[in-house]
Amino acid sequence: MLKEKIQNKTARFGVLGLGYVGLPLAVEFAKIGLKVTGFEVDPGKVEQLTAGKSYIGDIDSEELAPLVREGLFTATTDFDELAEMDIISICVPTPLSKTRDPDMTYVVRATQDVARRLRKGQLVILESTTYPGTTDELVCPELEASGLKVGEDFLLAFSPERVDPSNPTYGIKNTPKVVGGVDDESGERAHQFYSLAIDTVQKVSSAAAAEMSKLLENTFRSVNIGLVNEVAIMCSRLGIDCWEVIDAAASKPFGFMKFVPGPGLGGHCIPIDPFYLSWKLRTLNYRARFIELAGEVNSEMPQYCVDLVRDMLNDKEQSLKGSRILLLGLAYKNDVADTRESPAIDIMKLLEARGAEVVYHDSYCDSYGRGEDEKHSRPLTAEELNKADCVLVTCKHTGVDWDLVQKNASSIVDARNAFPAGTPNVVRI
Ligand code: SAJ
Repeated sequence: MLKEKIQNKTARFGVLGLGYVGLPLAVEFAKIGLKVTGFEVDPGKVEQLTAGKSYIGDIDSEELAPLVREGLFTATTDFDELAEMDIISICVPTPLSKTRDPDMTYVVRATQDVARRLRKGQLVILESTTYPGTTDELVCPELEASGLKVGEDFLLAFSPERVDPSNPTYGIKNTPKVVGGVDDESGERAHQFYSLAIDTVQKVSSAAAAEMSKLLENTFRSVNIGLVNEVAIMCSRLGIDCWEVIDAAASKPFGFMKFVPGPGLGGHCIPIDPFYLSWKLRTLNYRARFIELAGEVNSEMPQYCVDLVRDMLNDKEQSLKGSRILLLGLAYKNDVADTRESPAIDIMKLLEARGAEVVYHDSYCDSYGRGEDEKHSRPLTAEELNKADCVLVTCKHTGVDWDLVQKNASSIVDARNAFPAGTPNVVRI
C-alpha cells in the first residue's frame, strides 16, 4: 500500500517542525508534486507560510508562494492532520541542556504528538541530529505506546539532516541523504521515499548507524577546527603566520582537508552534536577524548581573541576597562544571519565583564538582545571606526569595505583572515 502510494506520488507527506531543516525538506517534496503538510507549534510561522512568505534564508518566498497557491504545501498548527499523512518526518531541535546533556524535550514532545495520531501503514522518520540509539530506544517505544507495533503496523527510520545554511552549491536535492530503518522494510521504504526528490540516497543497515554517521560528520568538523585553532595558537607562539601555513598545507591535493581558525565554534550543530555522542559513550563507561579536547580548545578561542585585544590596547597603554571595542560580525559564521552559539556573543560578554564598551556592526543582524541589553548594528562609517579603540573582526561577511576599516581603525584584531599578513595595525589570530 505505502509502496504504491510512494511510487505514484499520491503519498501525503507531513513535516513536523518548519525550521532551517523542515521547511526546505517540505518545499523540495512539494516541488515534485507531492501534497505536503507542514506542522508547526508557532502560529506566527504558519501565518507567514500560508501567506507564501519564507522566514528561512535558504527558501525564497517566490519559490514558496506558488506551492502554497497550488495547494501543494500547506502549514498548520492542527496536529490531528498527522493522521492523514503517509510519511512523517520529525525535524525538531536537539539542543544541549544547561548541564550540557542532550535535551530531548522537543523530540519526545513531537514523537508523542505523532503517537496520538499514529495509524496503520504510516512511515515515521526522525531527522534531528541525536545520539545513536535514540530512534530505537526513545522514539520507537513512544510510538508503540499507541498500541501499534513497529514493523507490523507502522515503519520507523532515521535520516540525518545535512543542511549547510547559505551554501550556494548544495541544497536538499543534491546533497546525498543517509537513511537507516529500525528494520529492513522501514529502511527500504524511507530509501524509496527520499529517492523521489533527492538525487542520491544511501541506505545503511540500521537507524543507529545512520545516527552515528551524522555524529561522525560533525565531530570530524569540530575536532579538525579544534586542531587548526590550536595550530593558530602554536604559530602565534612561534612567530609564524598560521594562515600562510594552512594555505601551504592545503596545496596538498590528497590526504588533507582545509579548515581555518576562528573566534570560536558557533551554530546549533558543530558545537553541540559531538556532545550527544560523548554523552552516550559516558553512559557506556567510555570517555570520548577527542570530542572533549576539541571542545576545550574551541571554547577557549573567544578568550584568546579577548587577550589579543587586551594586548593591542596595552601596547597603546590603554586598558580594556573603559575602552570602546567594535565587533565586525555578530553571526556565528560568515554570510549568515544566525547568532545562535555565536562566539562573537561570548566575546562581547567577556569584554563587557572587563569593563569595555562593546558595539557591533553586522549587516545580517540588525539587533541583538532584549530590553536594556538590546544592541543595534552600528553603521560601518569612518566616524564609527575612529571612535573604536580596537576593532575585532569576528565575521568576514561579503560586502564589508575592508579598505574603509583599515584606513580608519587604529587597532584591528583579525580572527577571520580579512586582512593580508603584514597589514599595518592588524594582528591576525
Ligand atoms: N568554523 C571554523 N573553521 C572552519 C569551519 C567552520 O572556525 O574551518 C566555524 C564556523 O565559523 C562556525 C562553526 O565552525 O562558527 C560551524 O561552522 P559550519 O559551517 O561547520 O557549521 P554549520 O552549523 O553552519 O553547518 C554545518 C554544516 N556545514 C558544513 O558541512 C560546511 C554541516 O556540517 C551540517 O549539515 C550542519 O552543520 C548540521 O546541521 O549539522
